[in-house]
Amino acid sequence: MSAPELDSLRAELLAAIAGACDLGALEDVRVGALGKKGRVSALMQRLGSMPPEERRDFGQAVNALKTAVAEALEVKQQELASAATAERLADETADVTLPVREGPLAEGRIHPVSQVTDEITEIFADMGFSIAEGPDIETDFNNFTALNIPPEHPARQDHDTFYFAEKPDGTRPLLRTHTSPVQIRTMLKEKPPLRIIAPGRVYRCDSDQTHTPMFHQIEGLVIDEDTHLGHLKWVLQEFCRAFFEVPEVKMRFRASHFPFTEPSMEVDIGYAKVGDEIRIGEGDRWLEILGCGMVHPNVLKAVQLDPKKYQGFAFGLGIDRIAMLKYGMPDLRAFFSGDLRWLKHYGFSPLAVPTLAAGLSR
Ligand code: 2U9
Repeated sequence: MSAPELDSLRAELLAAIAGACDLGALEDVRVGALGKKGRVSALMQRLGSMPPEERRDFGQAVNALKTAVAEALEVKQQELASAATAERLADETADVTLPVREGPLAEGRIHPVSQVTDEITEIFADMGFSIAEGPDIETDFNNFTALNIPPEHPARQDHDTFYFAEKPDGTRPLLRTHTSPVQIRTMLKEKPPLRIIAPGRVYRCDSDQTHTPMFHQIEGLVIDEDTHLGHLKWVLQEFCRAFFEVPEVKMRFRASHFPFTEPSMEVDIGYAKVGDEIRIGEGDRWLEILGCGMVHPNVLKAVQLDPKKYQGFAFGLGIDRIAMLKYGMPDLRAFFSGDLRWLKHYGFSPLAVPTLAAGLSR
């Protein structure tokens, strides 16, 4: 093939590239030029049978042609791809203000555990807390040692831990028994002031009428230079009023013991029982709903925070239990049975997102 013929092939291919109207047409041009049986590839194959003096000049010319075609293909490919994206974005707009059509979306229900998690996170987000998450599989250090529960501590037995096989380095991963390792991870990563809540699944090898091997917790943590018990009481009081959607909740802080807090307290709220119904904020009965305390100095030391400079409070509550209480669901096992009739009865509309302004459970 002569030089003018190469020039005209180049012009023909570049025109075909420029004229390709979509990615499919461009691919056809690429295969026709650079594919195994393409016209440029055929020229490359001819090189082998040429006398050496012709081969050098011809080889250079074909290589230049190949590079020019490949570059033009690349530019056009990007141009067509962004045009296709722009077209899809313009086409696929959704009007989220339209009512939901009849069908699976309108039929679906939000599980009470998700609803209550959303309600609780909404309340704490409104108080300036951020949501922190971490993995279900944890290290012994994050789940126990950093929380002032060293090896041989009796609290380890209470947690009925699911362990994995020992790793070559001698450590044993485990399924977290509480969401506290999320706070440990946050404190190792970020500097105070910290205000976080950690919702999530936790696991304990325990199963009977009131315990399932997996359940849900929300824990909170505040660390700053002058955090004290007054802050803890105010936050939990505001939380209870908002969560139970009543103007006032009677609260009782009872001395308790947890390895990770000192002092530690269990919190009861006042309620009345009218028939089968539990009314929070009335009456003279007490019901335990959460645990809390000031973060133990050993926990702060474990994450390299100076307990003389920083203090904090923490609390924890079981989501499943508090959901049963708020929505009058008597059987914990139904939470995990996947029974659609139960979910239809106790579930929530996917469109009624809990907000403090519009009402948590409406
Ligand atoms: C850090 C420091 C302290 C979290 C806390 C409780 C008290 C508590 C239970 C309630 C019911 C667990 O779901 S439950 O069984 N939790 O009573 N939890 S203080 O304390 C922390 C957490 C993290 C770094």
